[in-house]
Amino acid sequence: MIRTAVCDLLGIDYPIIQGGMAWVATAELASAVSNAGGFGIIGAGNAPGEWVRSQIRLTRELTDKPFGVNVLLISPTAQEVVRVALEEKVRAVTTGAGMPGPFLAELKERGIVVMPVVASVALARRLERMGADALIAEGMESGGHIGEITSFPLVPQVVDAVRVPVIAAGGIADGRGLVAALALGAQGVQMGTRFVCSQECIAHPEYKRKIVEAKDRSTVATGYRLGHPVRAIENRFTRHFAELEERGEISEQELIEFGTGKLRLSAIEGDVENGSVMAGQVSGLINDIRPAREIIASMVREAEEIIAGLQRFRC
Ligand code: TUI
Repeated sequence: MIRTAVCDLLGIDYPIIQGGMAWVATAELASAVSNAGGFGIIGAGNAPGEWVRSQIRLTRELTDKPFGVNVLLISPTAQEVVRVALEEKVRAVTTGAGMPGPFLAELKERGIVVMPVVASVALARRLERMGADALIAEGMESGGHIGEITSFPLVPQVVDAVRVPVIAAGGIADGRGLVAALALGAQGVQMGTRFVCSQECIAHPEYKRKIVEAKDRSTVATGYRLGHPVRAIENRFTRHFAELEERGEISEQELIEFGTGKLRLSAIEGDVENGSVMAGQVSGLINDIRPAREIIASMVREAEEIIAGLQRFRC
């Protein structure tokens, strides 16, 4: 039985959390993950608060299990999304791509579990002081907006720096990753790319195909010049973006405009050459599209077998 403090904190069976990905982490995916004993999350992205409210209500029709909302802190709608999360009393809020600031206390006061994503020890320490209930330590193997440290060194350093439970993210897609995360001191894992390749995820089939066909070196990070690098599968879009970024003639504003709308273009429209196919380095490990329930069940089974096998190293 793989139960940790994170299971009690969130009211779930397995310490497996689904990343709150913009555009593709909708009620369909969140409810499937929660129904399978993990923790599903609706990704607000840049969506208006009322869209998030309708997704929360739809999720409640599809599951009676707890679930959460991810607030993208660089979004102009972040504040209204927090208000909706408060009004709808979701179990937990995860935050990404910035400092949750005053949102943290406001959510906590109303009994909502707050789990910010961090990419450094300094930020982890600050957010624990501000009252975070758990921290998601995300390595730069992840897809989308990334920090600078990989999961293997990041997770144990965050674990050593804080007392709240740490959830490992970045580079995890199977039972081996779950066991490794637990060995590093994490009390759970968050997975994004693996759940994009679930049957329930609404991402365009072409987007899923790109991940399934990806190999170990298929992703690249671009956008360092803008201060927020993004990892995605290399394609015409990333090559064009990298070229513009290197040339330096283009202004930062023009570069931002070039990137705008590109996640939607690939994830919803299915244009996986001109759009941004955000995905983690773990894409090379993902070879199929399965129901969320199977992904979670096989991961837990595999982790239990690995832990049993490791007993031969007992002193
Ligand atoms: O947020 C993510 N991943 C994302 S957000 C996203 S949407 C997007 N689209 C286009 C361009 C940029 C973003 C796609 N993927 N992960 C959580 C995460 N948060 N990773 C790293 C961080 C982070 C980084 C710096 C959190 C806080 C932070 O603090 C810096 C500061 O002090 O503001």
